[in-house]
Amino acid sequence: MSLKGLGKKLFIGGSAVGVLALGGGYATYQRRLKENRSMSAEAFNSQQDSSKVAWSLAHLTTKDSGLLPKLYRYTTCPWCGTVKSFLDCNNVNHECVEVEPMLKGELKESAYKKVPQLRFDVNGEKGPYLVDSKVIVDTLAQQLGYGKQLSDEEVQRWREWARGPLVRLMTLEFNKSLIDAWSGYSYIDKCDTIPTWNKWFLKVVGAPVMYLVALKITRPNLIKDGYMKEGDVPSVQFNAQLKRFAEEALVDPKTKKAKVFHGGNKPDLADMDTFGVLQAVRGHRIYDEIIMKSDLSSWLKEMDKAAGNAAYGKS
Ligand SMILES: N[C@@H](CCC(=O)N[C@@H](CS)C(=O)NCC(=O)O)C(=O)O
Repeated sequence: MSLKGLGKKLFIGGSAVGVLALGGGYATYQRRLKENRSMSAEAFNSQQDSSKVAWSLAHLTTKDSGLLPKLYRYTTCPWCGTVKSFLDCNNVNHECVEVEPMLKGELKESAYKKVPQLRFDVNGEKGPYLVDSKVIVDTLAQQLGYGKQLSDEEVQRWREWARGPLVRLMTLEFNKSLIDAWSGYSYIDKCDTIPTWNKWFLKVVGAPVMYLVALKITRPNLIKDGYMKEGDVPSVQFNAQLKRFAEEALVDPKTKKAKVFHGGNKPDLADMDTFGVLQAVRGHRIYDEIIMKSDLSSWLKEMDKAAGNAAYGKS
């Protein structure tokens, strides 16, 4: 066969593989959307055994109850981060289960298909569950004496900010190019439970999907909601939001003095949610930039201490 003929065959073969990968990626994405919508968090939570949920909540911090809630999460999911941050800051003993994001085999026993999920195994049985990060944090917070903060408008305003514009701008910045989206999956290299073929599949199919979702869905929505304008660079808007948190949430409005936490000398729910959201990018370029360029490095250091984490860079 001539060189030209071989080149043509390789080109046709390569294009066919590309089209198959794109088609496979699209089909997987559509199946997932359908599965994710098939059960709402509200419906799923209401199906749980309420007496077992109440028992679990009452024993959250009781050392000898044998309760060890399992947090099903993706390391890079900001909502999972808010639950982890709350559990850590409140010394709630728990175990993290890393969900493999493509096939989600770890969630096979659950009819709800998103993360985070908190599963309390009571009497050796699997369940009950609490799902949806806001529901989980608010339910646990109510139990652990945060009732006043749950009705404090200022605390709730920052929590909504963390779970809204902060998450969305961070996601856009995290997936702003194909290379960034690819490196967003680097955490899975450390997951021993995920086979190598699956890791490659995740990066080859998952990274382009994350990049396209950020570009075609997250970005236009941020523009529509007034958090960015056409032509804006996501990092500029993201940094502006972090500056807002440093200047408004971490400064006493009366004395104008800097506070250790939004909550004063102890983190409150606004601190925990904001810290939790940012943990989704811990170890990545964005987190290093926050530490180097924003005014949040000492707050992050104090939050690490409050959450019982090793100092950043030393873990
Ligand atoms: N409102 C939910 C949102 C949870 C959510 O959308 N989680 C994403 C991961 S960041 C998810 O599980 N998406 C479905 C999927 O990965 O298939 C919450 O706060 O828990």
